[in-house]
Amino acid sequence: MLKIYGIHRSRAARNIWLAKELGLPYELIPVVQSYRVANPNAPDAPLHTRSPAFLKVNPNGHIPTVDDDGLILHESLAINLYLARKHGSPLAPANVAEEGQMTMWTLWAATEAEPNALQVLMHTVLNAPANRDPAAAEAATAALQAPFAVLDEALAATGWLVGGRFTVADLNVAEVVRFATPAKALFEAAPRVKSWLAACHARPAYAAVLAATKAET
Ligand SMILES: N[C@@H](CCC(=O)N[C@@H](CS)C(=O)NCC(=O)O)C(=O)O
Repeated sequence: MLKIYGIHRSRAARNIWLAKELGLPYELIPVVQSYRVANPNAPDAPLHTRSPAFLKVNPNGHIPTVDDDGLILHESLAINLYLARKHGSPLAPANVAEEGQMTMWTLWAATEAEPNALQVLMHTVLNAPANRDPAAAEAATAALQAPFAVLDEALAATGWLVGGRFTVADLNVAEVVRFATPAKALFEAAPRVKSWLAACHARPAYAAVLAATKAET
């Protein structure tokens, strides 16, 4: 069975969402971010991203990692492309052209959007209030205006990124764009992005991930 190392409150949520979309059984092996652990070196510390046992699985010291019958993969977005390609379904590419487009949008998310989207999240919600820098959040928001305009335009034709249907490309990009949701003005300026993200989040598989995230201690 597919093993997913991580917790819902991490990028592992992307893989859990996809597994649920595909109806894939999986085992979630809880590994928390080391910064969430009060005393990471304590003998009774939970498995975390700097635990020697986990570093043997992912020497990068990051979650998620998956173990798919012995195939170890890191990088949340790449894992999703792999799982979609392996298991098929309308979420997967129907041909090599779609595969190219799905890869393009996934790398777009990772390079054009994620660094600034994460800055928005960190400096509005994620960091403790004392560690939030409003100027950093503002600069990241400004830097996201152009990529959001690109995404908005790409959604004009069908409301989805590839093939006129919800695919792994939408899921991967939505998981990155979600980080920027505290910057409401970005979404007001890109109404197609706003309604597309709402449509992605209306999917039952996403609702199940969200419920599990809220239940996670
Ligand atoms: N590019 C990687 C980033 C992984 C990553 O940074 N994960 C965070 C959690 S979302 C993490 O493990 N942080 C804990 C740490 O750095 O110790 C991916 O998408 O999988």
